[in-house]
Amino acid sequence: MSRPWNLPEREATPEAAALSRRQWLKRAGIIGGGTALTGAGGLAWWLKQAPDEEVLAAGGVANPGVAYPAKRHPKFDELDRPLTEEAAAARYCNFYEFSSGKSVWQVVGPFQITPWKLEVTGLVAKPRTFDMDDLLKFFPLEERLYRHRCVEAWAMAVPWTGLPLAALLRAVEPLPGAKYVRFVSFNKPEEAPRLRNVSLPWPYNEGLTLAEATNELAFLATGMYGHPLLKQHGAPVRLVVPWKYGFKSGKSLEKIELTDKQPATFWNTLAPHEYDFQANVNPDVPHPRWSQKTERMLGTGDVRPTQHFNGYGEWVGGLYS
Ligand SMILES: Nc1nc2c(c(=O)[nH]1)N[C@H]1C(S)=C(S)[C@@H](COP(=O)(O)O)O[C@H]1N2
Ligand SMILES: [Mo]
Repeated sequence: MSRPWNLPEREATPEAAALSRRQWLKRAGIIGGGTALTGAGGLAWWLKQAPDEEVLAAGGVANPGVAYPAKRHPKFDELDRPLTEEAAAARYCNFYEFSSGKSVWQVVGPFQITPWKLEVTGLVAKPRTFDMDDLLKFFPLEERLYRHRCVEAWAMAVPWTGLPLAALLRAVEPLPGAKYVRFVSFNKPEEAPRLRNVSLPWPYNEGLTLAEATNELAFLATGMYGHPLLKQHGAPVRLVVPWKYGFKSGKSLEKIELTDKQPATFWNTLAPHEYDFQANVNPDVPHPRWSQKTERMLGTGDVRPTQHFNGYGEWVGGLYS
């Protein structure tokens, strides 16, 4: 079974990209000529080669309409670090339905994000399927600056646009028996061929406790950097739970389901000893194969100490005491 996170980033680059990198280096006389070019710095440098405009255009920004840019929420209007450059985030993504490498932007062309429906169902009094347009009409959008931390130890600082998940859950009226919330991503193999790989537990799915899902920080993002989400970031709607490792934040969601039992999840099913259900960011709990003490910012390569709960203990610490 293939396990992308077992690989160093260098090897996780899609074969085609790795090959063209080699050819480029050869032409430039960098390999074969004796000059070594190794390590993550070398890869970051190579990934920069595609022009920013090409990387952003590949994500197909939808018409922003009247909803964007949204007003920034005053509680989430600053961070301890500069925002990540948009193109740096857009060229380095995890979206396993499309690729096990980071250059997801190169292969999302066939992905159709309109029309799109989001079903909210399960243990609720008023189940409801929202058309994306309705969702934007129903709930006022806001912008929030959040840190994002992948379990692979890269990080970014992002202006998300969207709505508090609690507002959506309130609208469907959870029943007393509801204890967990399950998030299910899209499942269209014609558009994302890796969904045909039957050895993986598709569709991508994740879960939170209801208390986590209704925490003020839990956010349903429809946009990023002041416009609708690019395809590679999980258009048209994705979860953002910034105190947890990035894999908890499912992309391109089709269903949100309230349940009475803890749901099985994608990575926890594949590798339970490496990816637990809770997955809170914690510098003191190493991944079985690497340390979580520090993180590396996309774009700049800055290395920073990892913060417990990714720095959001003030909001969520009480959930776990
Ligand atoms: N459906 C789906 N959602 C997903 C993933 C995925 O492969 N498929 N990857 C996760 C991981 S590991 C991370 S770190 C974030 C990455 O979001 P970004 O690529 O927009 O930065 O998305 C998460 N959501
Ligand atoms: Mo991740």
